[in-house]
Amino acid sequence: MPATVRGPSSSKEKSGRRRRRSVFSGMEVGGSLPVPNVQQLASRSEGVPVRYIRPELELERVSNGEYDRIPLIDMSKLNDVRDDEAAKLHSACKDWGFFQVINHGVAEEVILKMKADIQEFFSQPLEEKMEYAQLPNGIEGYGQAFVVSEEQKLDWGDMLYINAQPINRRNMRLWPSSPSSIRASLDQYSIELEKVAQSLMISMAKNLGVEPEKLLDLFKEGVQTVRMNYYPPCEQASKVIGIAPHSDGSGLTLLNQVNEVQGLQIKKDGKWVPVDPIPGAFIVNVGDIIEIMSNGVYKSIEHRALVNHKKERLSIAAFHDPNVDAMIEPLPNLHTLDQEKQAPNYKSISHQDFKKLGRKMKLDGKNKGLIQYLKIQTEKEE
Ligand SMILES: O=C(O)CCC(=O)C(=O)O
Repeated sequence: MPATVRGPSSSKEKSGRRRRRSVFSGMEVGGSLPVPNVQQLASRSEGVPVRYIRPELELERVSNGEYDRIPLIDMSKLNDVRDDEAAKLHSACKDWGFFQVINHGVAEEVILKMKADIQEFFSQPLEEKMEYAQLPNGIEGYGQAFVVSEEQKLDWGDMLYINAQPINRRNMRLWPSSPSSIRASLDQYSIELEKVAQSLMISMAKNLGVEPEKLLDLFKEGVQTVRMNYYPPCEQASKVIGIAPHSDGSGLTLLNQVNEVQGLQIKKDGKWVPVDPIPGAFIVNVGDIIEIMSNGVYKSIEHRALVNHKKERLSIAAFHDPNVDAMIEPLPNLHTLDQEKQAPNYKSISHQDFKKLGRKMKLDGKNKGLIQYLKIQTEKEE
């Protein structure tokens, strides 16, 4: 349903003399309960409130990372038949659900500008950032996400979340105008990352034995949202979590670890594997939607972000989803790849319902989430 939002978008407009009414269309998916600003909490020396402390963290197994490295894909080799890079991509999507990409074609200055602007955005005083605070019932803007109850444990992080594509879904009221170049940086970043996502989808479709056009059509006029995460340092870093374990409800996510402070971990064979940032690379992960569309051949993987004792950490996640009218369901000719059953492994759901259901759940790992609800249980599993 189209929504109408009013409010300031630049310092001139903030004075109340001129107010812009912006109309955007798209999926209204509900908001998150308001919780304290973590950056402000961290700046006070009052200790970490109990709502952020997670005793279970001490019990979890973490790999030392020596033998578990997520695959690295060189995108410039994906179309070269003499190379086995496409096969490497296929096994990365099947066996890991996570990989890093280099030679992705995004100019270094686009990435550096985006990083510099988002660092500057978060370094502004709270009142400045609150100009872009989430509106009641919406997740877009500055704040926190996935808080659905007063009892729930909280994440040690703040975020700025915006709709980036298609352009008519942008709510410029919630796109920061300070620093002055951030809108242009975000715009450029969004366009470039969409190209990378599409190019990966072409290779993924070929690997799955699907005509690339079939997958690309679903992502034409696709929805892209960008979540910029700020995790302040925490004196009890080993007891809190920056973002709770979850799998992404997206098609494909491209993540940029902005200031190269390590924090991302993925679940592999029952233990948490740290992902070391490679300068200039993007970390890519298969989201729940691609898992469903691939009929479970590709896997979305549970991941989480930890925080640092001394240093702030920033990351930018760009989520690439199908268009608002798409159905989320296994691609028809993929059932035939599943030789045993030749049947879809997931129920069909409209994209809009998928998002609405997803936002009602707190982040709580993968298996208890939406994807499990949509999975068709086979007799063997029951
Ligand atoms: O900060 C990170 O490394 C992970 C962020 C993430 O998983 C997300 O924004 O969904």
